Amino acid sequence: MSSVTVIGLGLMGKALAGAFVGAGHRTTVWNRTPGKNVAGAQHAESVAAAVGAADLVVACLVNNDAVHQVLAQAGSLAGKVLVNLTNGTPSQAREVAASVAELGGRYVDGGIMAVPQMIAGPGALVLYSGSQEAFAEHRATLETLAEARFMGADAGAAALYDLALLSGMYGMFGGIYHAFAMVRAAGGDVREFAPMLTAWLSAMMAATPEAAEEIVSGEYATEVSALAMNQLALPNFIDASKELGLRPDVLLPIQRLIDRAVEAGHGGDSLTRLVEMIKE
Ligand code: FVH
Repeated sequence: MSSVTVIGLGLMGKALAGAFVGAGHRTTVWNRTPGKNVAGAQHAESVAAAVGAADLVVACLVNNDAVHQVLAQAGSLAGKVLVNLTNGTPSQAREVAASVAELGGRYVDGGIMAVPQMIAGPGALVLYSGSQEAFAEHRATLETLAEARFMGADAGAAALYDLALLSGMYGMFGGIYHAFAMVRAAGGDVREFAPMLTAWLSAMMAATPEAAEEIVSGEYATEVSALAMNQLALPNFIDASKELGLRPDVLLPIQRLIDRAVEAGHGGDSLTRLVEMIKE
């Protein structure tokens, strides 16, 4: 079993530290505000002491400003690997990588595709990028947390894919919440509606690989569902929502993208053409 330090005992940090302890790793923890504990872990009095306790240091803080503040208290990182599982942008990840290199350490950025309750359980995935050598050295320990997938030597790669996947999630949840709001506002039973919505979204999800093919080929012509038809249908969703006393905020950005695509002469193309309209 190996030694690992976890910096940050928020909801996710606690889950990470608990998983390391559960797998039998010697685990040291540090949190800015005292009083947060993880059974079975050693509590360090300072960031420097926490970093000194293990060659593998996992940080999971509220944002990367907090990570820089912690690094300022860390001292030398010679011989250390910082695995930063804090949510941030690709540019921020590269900035943290540069700070870690200045302190003499190696850097691996990470994006957690899981909620705390999923850590060390089925379905949890963590994306990593940065030093492949450091990742390979500590892969077995990191796999305690979740499936570990290395996305490339660019420190920003994990953050990019993390944010892309989460963008898909937020878009999906926006649609789900709007659908629930419509059914509830009309007096429907959202519990009965939930499996219908799940089945419908699952069926639509099957089109994702085909959409990727369209994007790669740049061929958006369709015999399934043309943008011009969707443009005529969208006002129905928006009007029906307003009639139910609902804000159509979730639908309006899609309507704007479709309008722009049709105005640009792409009315015969599939919805996937909207990827091109998202470009600045
Ligand atoms: N929770 C989740 O579902 C998601 C799943 C995917 C990944 N995210 C990201 O993970 C990061 C941490 O999230 P969290 O849920 O643990 O967040 P909190 O419970 O709010 O804990 C935040 C910790 O950050 C510490 N902290 C804040 N500011 C500072 C600072 N200036 N210096 C040092 N530490 C700082 C905070 O400490 P304290 O308030 O207890 O003193 C907590 O330990 C996050 O990037 C998610 O996007 C989670």
